[in-house]
This record gives sequence, C-alpha cells and structure tokens, in this order.
Amino acid sequence: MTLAAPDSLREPLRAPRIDADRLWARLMALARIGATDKGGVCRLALTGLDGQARELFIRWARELGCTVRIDAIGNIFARRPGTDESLPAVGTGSHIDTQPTGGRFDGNYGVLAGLEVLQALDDAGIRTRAPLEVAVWTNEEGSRFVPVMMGSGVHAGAFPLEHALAAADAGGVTVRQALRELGHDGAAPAAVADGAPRFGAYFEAHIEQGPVLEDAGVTIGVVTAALGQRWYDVTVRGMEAHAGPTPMGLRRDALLPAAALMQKVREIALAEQPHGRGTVGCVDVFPSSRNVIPGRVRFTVDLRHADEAGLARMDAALREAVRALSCPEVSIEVEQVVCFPPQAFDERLVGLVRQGAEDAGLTRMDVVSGAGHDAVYVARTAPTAMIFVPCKDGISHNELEDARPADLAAGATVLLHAMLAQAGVAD
Ligand code: HGY
Ligand code: MN
Ligand code: MN
Repeated sequence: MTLAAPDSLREPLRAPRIDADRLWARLMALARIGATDKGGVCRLALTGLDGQARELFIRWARELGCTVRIDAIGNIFARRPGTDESLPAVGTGSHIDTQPTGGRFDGNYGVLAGLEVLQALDDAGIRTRAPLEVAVWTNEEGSRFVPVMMGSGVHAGAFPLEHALAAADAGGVTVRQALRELGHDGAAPAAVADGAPRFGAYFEAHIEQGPVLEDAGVTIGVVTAALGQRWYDVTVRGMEAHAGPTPMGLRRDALLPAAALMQKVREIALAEQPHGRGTVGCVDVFPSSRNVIPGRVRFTVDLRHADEAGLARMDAALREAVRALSCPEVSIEVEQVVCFPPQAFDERLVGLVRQGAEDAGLTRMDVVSGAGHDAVYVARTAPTAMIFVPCKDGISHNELEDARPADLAAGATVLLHAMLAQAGVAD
C-alpha cells in the first residue's frame, strides 16, 4: 500500500505559467527550417523541410516525455498521459506546413502553444485527469496537395484516406509517396470511423490572419465559427494562334472569357457582404508567349461565406456566369475541388475560452474565422473551439507575417486555462 506523501513533503502545486521566451524561442527555431530571405517560411507539406520540422517537433515532444503516434495520413499526435487513461484525450495543435510565401506563425503557433502548455504543466508539477495530446495535422494549407486541411479532413471522414493518399502535386508526386519518403506513412488508423481515437475536446490556438483584433486593440479572439469554403479549378480552352495575322473578330482567345469570369468572382463576393469572400489566387496562361493568342487559361476560385445558403448562392452565380460566357469558340470547365460548410464551434468550449481570457485578465471579443483551420474538421468529431491572437497589420500568407511575443503567450495562457478546465486537475 503506498502512503500519500504528507502535504508538507509533496511538491506544492504551483499555478502553471506560460513561458513567453521559451515559446518564442521554439517558434524561431522552427521558423529556421525553410526560412526565406524576407523573414518568412517556405515549408510546403511533406517536403524534406516539412520532414525536418516534423522531426524537430517529435524530438521536443519526446523530451517532454510524450509518446508519439503517427497515423496513416501522417498526422502526428504527442500524448501526455493523464491519471485516468480511460478518458478521451483533450487535444490541441494545428499545422506546420506553410504557404510558399508563408509566415513564421500560421499553424506553427498553435502546435508550439500546445507544447508550451504541456511544459508549463510539467514545470508546475500538475497532472491532469484526462490525457492531453498535441496534434500536427498533415497538409493543412492545401498549397502543394489538394484538398486543403487534408490530415484533419481524413481524421473527420470529410474524404476517404485513399483519396488523400492519391492526391498528387504539380510534379506528379503523390501524398503516399511523399509520406513514404519521410517515413511518416504511419500505421495508426487516420479516420475516427476506422478506429482513430476521438478527442474528448479540441482547442486550437491560431493567429487571426486578419486585422480585426489589432484594429480593436483586443488580445484574445473567441472564435465562435468559421466560414464555409468552396474551391474550384476553372479551365478555359480556345485555340492558340499568331497574334499578328489573326484578325480580332476571328480569334478563339481563351483569356477574354477567363478575365471576365475572374472579374465576376469579385462581383459575386461583393454582393454577399459582410462575410462573402471571392479570390482568384492562381492563374496559368498557355502557352504564355507575348505574340501568341492564349489557347488555354487555368485559374483557381476560392469562395467563402458565413452561411450555407450564401455559399450556394455564390456557387449558382459562378455557374450562371460560366453559362453566360460560354460560346462555340471557347469551352469553360469548372471543377469543384473543395467544399465544406460553415462550422459553428462548441458553445460550452467557447465559454471555456471566454472564461480563460477573463481569468487571465485579457481583453477579448467574439470573432468569426475567415480562414479554414483543422479545427473546422475536428469539430465534426469532438467539441471544438479556437483561440485567436492578433498578428501585425492583420497580414498572413505573407512572409511579412508577424506577431508580438506577449500576445502569443496570452493566447497560450488561455489555451492552458481552457485545457485544464476540460481535462481536470488530478488530486
Ligand atoms: O485557406 C485557408 O483558409 C487556410 O489557410 N488553409
Ligand atoms: Mn493556418
Ligand atoms: Mn494558412
């Protein structure tokens, strides 16, 4: 029979405290992997650089005594045991893959804030009843491989594992091959439906990636929901021809209807304010020679809205515009490649985030996320909430992305409070 140590001998439970410098140091160490000359990060999903970043995370997690699990789509889970291992884990995390001209904080912050919470609990000698897990979700950005939010999407059953593994980049390399190259083609089931453990609750900390918090002078964004998204690949086909001998009236110029459609994307979004968003991010003109009439134009469309009916209206307006611009000389194909509805977060967990900000004496406001996050898919499998902190000038998906150490630590403090409230402190 083991006697409990008398109170005087037991390490007193100190209030856990986020170490802002330690969090910042880890962020800067991670940012060195794929660092760009302009101070950003280019670390595309499942490249060698992403592999190095994954291994660094795994090393840090193991140094904290975590066990590490990698699932079949490469999601990484670092687990800190609870005193009651029968309870579902309280999860946190985000992604460490970046945009080609990405920043040091998008995704990386949520992963390292999670590690910082674990280390703060260690420093304070606190055990939680429920286990805690920090997740690194594969390919959140959707920049190298589509669909976006791939690892969390497979976890939640938004699309099958096979569909994700077969996704190929512009060079024809598949996710399956890239995972194998990194040795991160894990054995653990990836989808909850296939037996992957479901979180008891999930909190994700993230920079806001917009100007609202900074503009309001508020530190904590209590995220109540995220916009729904629809992504399309549009291909307009005409006929390449010589720019000189071909009269204007006898051309099959693919660029003309493409340009009109791109303008229409902006009009469709402006008609759906305040939450409607429409973006053409990639344009590829073929053969892209100054004295050849374009024979083919490919471009992407990203539509977003706060409600499903609004998204449906935007989709219908896009397809109507395609119909109106179609003509015998030029064909227009639209393929929808991503579709997920707006996602409300769990009211009770959102309340824990609010309470965490209050307990920490931090200013807060409710916000809706314009960006998609892994939490959007995880919310389909477990109660989920998000915590936003400001980023400089609201700039993100840009190498200039920046954030203040104090704000990042504040968000991690709220994360700590919310996770502790959910996981329970063991006696
Ligand atoms: O596109 C998004 O909203 C996210 O950054 N992947
Ligand atoms: Mn992100
Ligand atoms: Mn992003």
